[in-house]
Amino acid sequence: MRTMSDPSFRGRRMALCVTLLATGVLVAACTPPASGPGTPNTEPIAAFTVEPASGNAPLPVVFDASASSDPDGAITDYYWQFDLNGTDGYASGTGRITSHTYLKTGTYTVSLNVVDNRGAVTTAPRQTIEVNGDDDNDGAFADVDCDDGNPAIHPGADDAVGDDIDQNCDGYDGVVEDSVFVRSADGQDSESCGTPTQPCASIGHAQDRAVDEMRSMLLIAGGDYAGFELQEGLTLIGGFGQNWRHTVPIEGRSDVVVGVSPLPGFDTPIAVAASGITQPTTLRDLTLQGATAATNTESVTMAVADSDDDLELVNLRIIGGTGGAGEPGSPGVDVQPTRAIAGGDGQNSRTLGLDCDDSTRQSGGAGGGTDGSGGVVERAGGSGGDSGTADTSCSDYEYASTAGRNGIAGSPAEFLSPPAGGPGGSGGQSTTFLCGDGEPGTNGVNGARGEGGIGGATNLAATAEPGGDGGPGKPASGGGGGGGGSGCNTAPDSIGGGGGGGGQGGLPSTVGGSGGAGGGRSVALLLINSTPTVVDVEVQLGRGGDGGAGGTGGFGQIGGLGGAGGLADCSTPDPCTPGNEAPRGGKGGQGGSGGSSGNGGGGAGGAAIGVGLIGASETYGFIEFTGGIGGEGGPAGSLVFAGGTPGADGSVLHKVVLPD
Ligand SMILES: [Ca+2]
Ligand SMILES: [Ca+2]
Ligand SMILES: [Ca+2]
Ligand SMILES: [Ca+2]
Repeated sequence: MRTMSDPSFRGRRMALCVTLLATGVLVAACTPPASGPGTPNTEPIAAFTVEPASGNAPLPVVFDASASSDPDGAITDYYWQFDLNGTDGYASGTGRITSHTYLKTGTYTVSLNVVDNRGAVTTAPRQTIEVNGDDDNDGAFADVDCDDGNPAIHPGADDAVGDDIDQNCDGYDGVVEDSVFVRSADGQDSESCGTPTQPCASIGHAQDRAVDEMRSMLLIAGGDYAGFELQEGLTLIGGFGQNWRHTVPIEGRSDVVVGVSPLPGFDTPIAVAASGITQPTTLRDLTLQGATAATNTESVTMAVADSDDDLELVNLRIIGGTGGAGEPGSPGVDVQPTRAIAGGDGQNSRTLGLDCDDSTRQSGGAGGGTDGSGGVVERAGGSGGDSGTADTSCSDYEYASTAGRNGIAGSPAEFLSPPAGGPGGSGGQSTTFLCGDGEPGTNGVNGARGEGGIGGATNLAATAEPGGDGGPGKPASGGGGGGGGSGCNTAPDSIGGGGGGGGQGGLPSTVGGSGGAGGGRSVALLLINSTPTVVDVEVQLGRGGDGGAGGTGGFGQIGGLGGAGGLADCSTPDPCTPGNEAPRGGKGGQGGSGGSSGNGGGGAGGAAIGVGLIGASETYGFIEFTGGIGGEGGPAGSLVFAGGTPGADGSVLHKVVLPD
């Protein structure tokens, strides 16, 4: 059916008006004609109001089309159409005033068609209605509910960290108001740090900030951090990317590695120390990296004291460091001066005329180290024997000379026990026409070497057992004196040379090499009267410190040289022709050398320990253990001297009770 709003009809009416205006006919002729059959119809005017145009759901809205009108008739019908965003299709209404209640979030449009009494239809411009709903019925409207399709997500909701979901709609996984943010890459420790955009740099300072601000969480972005002492009541969570995301998409590094640092009350640097924790406190998603400890010191990566199972260790990797090496033993003390006292030289032989002389003898040399009184002195060399006389007796004419005297034995090193001193040399023998040189004295006996130290045994102490010290060496004996040369009753007569004195025996080294110190143990997690809860903790055992080498024993004193036997006196040329010298004294024996002191034993290697328990300690939960190398036992001092034994190698133990 054609209506008056038909475009072809409208076009004809407009053409008529233009023609009338052009020919000067009254303008009134162009005003819409009165309604009625056969007269042109003017379209109705469509307009409406919306009240309210926005608001929270459920939102009843009144639509009022009273502003609509029909210039040449009356509006007979109102057709409302409510676009419901496709979710619930469309709704419609009729009447000049109608209403619709919106239940869900959205931007809705409404349209109105009005129809006049002659069937012309006009469509009003669409209007929109903004509805702020609570589609998930969690009490938070869409403008504040960051997920209005999930009733577990809304402002004020519990927001556990680590699921990467921002349940409380503050923009981050976790509760920003209850958190201190830490990022080593660009954070700065200040009095106001700790927000996502101004994170703190260090965990230690961030903990102070949390306490100051009454916050309970530390959210830690990937990076390297210094060691710290854990504060009670906090939850520390690592594993965040630089963008504070805990799972994809993570930006940059997300692993948090805490190295060791010097902490008050500990002998060795520690990554994390926890003491007296009896309120819920959690360490999560961190790697604790041990280091090599100083000499003679144990390595501890994490230490917990006097804490109960309220301390939770979750998804940690605790890496043991290397125990400090045991210090090597000091060397034994060498004896100075380097040589003991030499024996005196025997007097040279003398050539006489043809006169009889049955009393003159050439003196043997004094033994080294004698006190001059003739008494026995330890280690002293024996004196050399005097020579024989040229004649046996001048009361009657004798064509004989006497034998040289024997040298005296050197003094034994220790009076009541061997070794004895070197025997003296025999004096030169004499017969009627033959004369003889004195025999040399025998060398003294060297002092015995000191005993070597015993290597340390492995144990679980902070530092393993040290090696034993080397024992002192024993003194040496003196050398024997040389025998005196015989007299010679030849033509001309002569008196033999005196024997040389024996050299003094050497002093022993009394200070042996000291034992090497034991290596320090490596403990990844040290628990002292503590029972923490562990969840998904991996403990990588480190390496025990190597034991120190034993010190090398000291050298004893070298024995004194024996004195020279008396030589032929060649002041008168005749008897000194080759093969016709006067008899010589024997050379004194050399003193023995003092005993060297013993080598120190090697220190034992330190143990590698995963979890060390001291006092009433235990862990609740499962720990995975990997790795571990015991420290090597130190060698005994020196290969020059035998003696001393190496230390034992350290052991490897996953979980063990340690000595206090
Ligand atoms: Ca909601
Ligand atoms: Ca929600
Ligand atoms: Ca969350
Ligand atoms: Ca949040």
